[in-house]
Amino acid sequence: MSDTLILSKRWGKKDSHTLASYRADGGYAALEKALGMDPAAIVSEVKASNLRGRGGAGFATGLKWSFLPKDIRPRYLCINADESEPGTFKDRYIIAHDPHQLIEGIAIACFANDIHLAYVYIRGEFKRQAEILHAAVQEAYAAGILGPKLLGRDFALDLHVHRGAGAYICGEESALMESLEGKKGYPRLKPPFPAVVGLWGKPTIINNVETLANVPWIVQNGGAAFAALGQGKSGGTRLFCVSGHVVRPGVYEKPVHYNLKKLIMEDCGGIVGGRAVKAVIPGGSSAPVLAAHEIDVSMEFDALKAAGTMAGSGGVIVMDESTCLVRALARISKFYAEESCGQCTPCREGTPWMEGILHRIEHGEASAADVDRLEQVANSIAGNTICALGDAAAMPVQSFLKKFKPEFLRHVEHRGCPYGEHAWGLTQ
Ligand code: L3W
Ligand code: SF4
Repeated sequence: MSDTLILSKRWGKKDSHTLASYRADGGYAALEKALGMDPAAIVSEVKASNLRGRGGAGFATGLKWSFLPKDIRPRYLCINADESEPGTFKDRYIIAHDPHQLIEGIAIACFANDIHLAYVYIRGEFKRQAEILHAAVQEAYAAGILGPKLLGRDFALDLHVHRGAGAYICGEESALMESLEGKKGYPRLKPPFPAVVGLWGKPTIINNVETLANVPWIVQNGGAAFAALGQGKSGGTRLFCVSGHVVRPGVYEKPVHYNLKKLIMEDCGGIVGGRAVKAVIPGGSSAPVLAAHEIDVSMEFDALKAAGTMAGSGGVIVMDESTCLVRALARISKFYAEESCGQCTPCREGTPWMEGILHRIEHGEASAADVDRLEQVANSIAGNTICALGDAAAMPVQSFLKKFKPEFLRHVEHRGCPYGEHAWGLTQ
């Protein structure tokens, strides 16, 4: 398997975030090359690359670009930097360590799709990253990369950095656009998809930070080379964020189809204290959980789908044998209940209901009927809401119960946690 690094190769270098450092490493040569190409040929290369969205859904990037209606202007590009999915912490690294790689990807995407105005919507809590990105954008304007003449060519491009205000739901693409328009971050019904009716009613492409940061490499090396790094319908490498009970948590760049068990047991040094794995969430907290015997699996999008879960945003959360899964799920459910925007009934009412039942199970105040009720509530939310947050809240509950129900029933019988108060966390 290839050791090629596309996204993280410059991290850790002195001043890697500056334009001088980026240019010294060949930065903006891909934009130069792209400006000499037919825009349609750039879209074709991205299609051939099998680049799939790194925000969670894994949608084919080139295909998404090709949905833009031919005859409607203006068009916009929104870059989703509202990284908030529990267990996901990669986009902030790209922005902090290599913001010009992202800006170059944005500029190429805009040129390829005839877009002259782009917005980076960055999570409000990312103060330092927003400052670094803002400074990099200023440098790009000063150097004539952005502005009325993209690298001196007859193509204007403006790029704004917009800071969010701390709502997870604003990472959902339609809520992000509502927020950018100055409104409350309520998700819109889809279809129409943003590529057709987006920001201010105009066609809009919304791509994740990591997705766009791959684009310069694709232009320089060709779509086929990127596709060859991956497997099946998924090209390239991706950033896996590993957290939980591993010896070396962190962000690891690996081919998209890297083996999950190998990542945990070899790259991350295995489990702290030599304990055993109990469960792993492979793609951010909304992805269905895997039991220990299921982790010897490729992390490619379709492979994880076939395994009953999802590659999602690349957030690998590792729980060892000392973990109380009721407590872990209760924490996850509390997050979604807090972040529900309240617009639709199953999510607004169901998420706090699940949180409450889990609290009662954890503290020995529930009956076996409550465990069944928890499952019923999750089933009533899934597939019945305006946006993916409802599913994101239901899927962990459904999967934890499917795979670990006896542990929930033990809490009922034991009138509380059989593992004790300190079960969640590192108990060396
Ligand atoms: C035009 C069509 N466009 C689909 C576009 C659509 C979107 C993309 C994917 O949720 C997931 C979610 C979370 N014409 C189209 C079309 N599109 N059909 O393709 O769409 P969709 O609806 O499958 O997904 P989504 O609503 O964008 C994203 C999961 O990500 N998630 C959360 C991630 C959170 C972060 C973060 O904090 N940074 O990434 C984690 O796994 O559950 O399943 O652009 O417009 N016919
Ligand atoms: Fe809001 Fe939840 Fe409905 Fe999404 S599913 S629109 S977050 S209430």
